[in-house]
Amino acid sequence: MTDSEGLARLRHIGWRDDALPDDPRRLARVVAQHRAGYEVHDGTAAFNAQPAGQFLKRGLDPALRPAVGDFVLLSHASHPVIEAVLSRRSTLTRAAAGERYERQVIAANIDYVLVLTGLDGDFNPSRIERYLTLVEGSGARPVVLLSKADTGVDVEAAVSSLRARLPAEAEVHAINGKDPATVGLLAPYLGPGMSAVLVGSSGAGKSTLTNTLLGEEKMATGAVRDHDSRGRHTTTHRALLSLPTGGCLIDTPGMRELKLTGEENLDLFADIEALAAQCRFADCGHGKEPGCAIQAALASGELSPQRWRNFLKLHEEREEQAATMEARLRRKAGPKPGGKPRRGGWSHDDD
Ligand SMILES: Nc1nc2c(ncn2[C@@H]2O[C@H](COP(=O)(O)OP(=O)(O)OP(=O)(O)O)[C@@H](O)[C@H]2O)c(=O)[nH]1
Ligand SMILES: [Mg+2]
Ligand SMILES: [Zn+2]
Repeated sequence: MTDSEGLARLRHIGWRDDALPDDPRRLARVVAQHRAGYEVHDGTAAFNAQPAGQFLKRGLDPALRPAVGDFVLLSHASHPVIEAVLSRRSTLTRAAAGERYERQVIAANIDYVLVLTGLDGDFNPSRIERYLTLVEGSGARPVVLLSKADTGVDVEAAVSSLRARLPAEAEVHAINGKDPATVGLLAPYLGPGMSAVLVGSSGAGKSTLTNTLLGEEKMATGAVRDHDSRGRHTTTHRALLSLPTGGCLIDTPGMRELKLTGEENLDLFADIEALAAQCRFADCGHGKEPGCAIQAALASGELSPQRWRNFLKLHEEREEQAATMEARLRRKAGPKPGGKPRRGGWSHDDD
């Protein structure tokens, strides 16, 4: 195969360099991850591949293992093995659920993170802020999508309450995930060479929107519970799909827990940090101290109490996670404690 044929083929899986890697090993993209291994696509066909031994080593940071969206190099063997992961242009991570501190990659090499929230009982501006905080530092841009705009809810009120909380440049769209017109609206994020990942709670409509963008009912969808709009975790694995618009989209399982990793910078709340810098006392606790700029902003309505509470929560969580992460790094660097190291599962995926 010539280079240009190879490149044309790879465009389908979102490869956009003008050149192929020098390596003779075969290039492919991870399109799914299962307990038994990975599914990769080389632009022509999808097939299974196993990770090389180096990725299964105990104690390896899970964020260094192949993840959905990664471009990987495969051995030529009849049973393909992922031997190397090419460097990522962006990585969306969260801390894995559970006690042990671990970074978990949600998607790699994405341009946009489509944060999907239903305009039903799922609507929650604080959770959207949490998602946007996770997207910060990923290298990808967030786009907030509010689904179920067709269900008779007060779309205007929801959109304006959200806009009041988010920075002016935040992109927010109310959509009907079932309407083919949504394809045109989202086309700017899903053109050739673009990759996007859809994230949001179970039942928000990620797979419904994925099917509309695909133009076929490929992903299973499931109705939400009437009383609280919660979904039933219909999607159980992340899947990268090529869209007719030329881009790639990753559908994901609904997330129950969105733990920060400790690496976030909370840019979303830069205005609050700026206010705090104006308090009379450098160590102001923003309680009853005189000259507290935060209390003044809360009193004048300039700062919403919900947003302030959410900031405090995220800030505290980030500090805790950063301390846990540091302690873990120190333990790793220091002498090994007695006992066996704990086994690191490499495919704990969805929740
Ligand atoms: N009316 C309306 N219904 C929607 C819309 N988007 C999704 N739904 C419905 O919401 C329910 C949940 O949709 P799914 O696409 O399965 O949700 P999901 O986000 O993929 O959920 P998980 O796979 O469980 O994470 C289904 O009954 C959809 O038909 C929308 O924009 N309008
Ligand atoms: Mg789904
Ligand atoms: Zn203060």
